[in-house]
Amino acid sequence: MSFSVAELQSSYEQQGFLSGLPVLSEVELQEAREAFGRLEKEFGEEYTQYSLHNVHLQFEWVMALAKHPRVLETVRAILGPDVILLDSRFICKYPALSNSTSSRLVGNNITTDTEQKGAPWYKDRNDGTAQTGQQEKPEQIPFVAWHQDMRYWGVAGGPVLSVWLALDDSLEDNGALQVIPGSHSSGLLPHQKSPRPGNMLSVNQEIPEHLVQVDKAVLCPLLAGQMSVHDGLLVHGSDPNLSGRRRCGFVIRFVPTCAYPIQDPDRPRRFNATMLVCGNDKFRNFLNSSLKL
Ligand SMILES: O=C(O)CCC(=O)C(=O)O
Repeated sequence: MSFSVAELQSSYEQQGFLSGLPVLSEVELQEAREAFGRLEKEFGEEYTQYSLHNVHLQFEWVMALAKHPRVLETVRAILGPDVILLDSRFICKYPALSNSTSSRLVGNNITTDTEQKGAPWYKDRNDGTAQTGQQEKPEQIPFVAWHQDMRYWGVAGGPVLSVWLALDDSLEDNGALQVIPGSHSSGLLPHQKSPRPGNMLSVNQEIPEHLVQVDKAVLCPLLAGQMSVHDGLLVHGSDPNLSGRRRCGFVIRFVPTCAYPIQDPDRPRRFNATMLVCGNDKFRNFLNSSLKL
């Protein structure tokens, strides 16, 4: 079923997100997955899990995903004709239970009594020391705590829109994105340091649970090659990947050219990979945004 631009705009305005939008052809998807696989081989899964940040500047195939005509068509419909790519990142949750014969789940933790191999989260995130071979040591499984992107993006003057483009099927069992529809209308909510181990977010932030309408949460299941988009104020997060399958997504942030970076010590984000991807930039608020590829 296809929707008119007006229907997409109206749904995004009311709900703060859209999901299940087709982007990549079979061939494009296969090429992107193969290219990502080469990065996994080169850098290792611990790195590709969350550290492929702004590599659209480095790899043509990543740039091609970021400015895919179907991505930009939707982004333009929501943000208007003049759009800057603000930032990009691969977020990849690897199967938590790849050696599941020797592991068991205890709540949100995994307890293991043999050496774990190939599970990149099997590290102490504080000191980077591998915890392999330790008996009965509970470890965390990566998840993404409830948060709003704007809480850590120092941007004003316009909305931030995030695209989540699936390179793998992203479903309930492998920790698909979840959103609280309409929560973008509540303004910026307080965040705290997450007390739960395993939060993938760089500053370990989360919205306290009593402020999140968890009973209203909606899953955004995607088939590989599809995308969801969400507003920077929408409350969202995702559960651990408890399946045997990888869940890899490419997240691309866009702003209209009228947006500008602000100096907020509470939101100390630097934007050094920006790029004009649609229209013209008469504002020149971002460092590289006059670059046009
Ligand atoms: O990949 C995830 O599970 C979370 C992604 C996210 O927080 C975002 O796209 O802003």
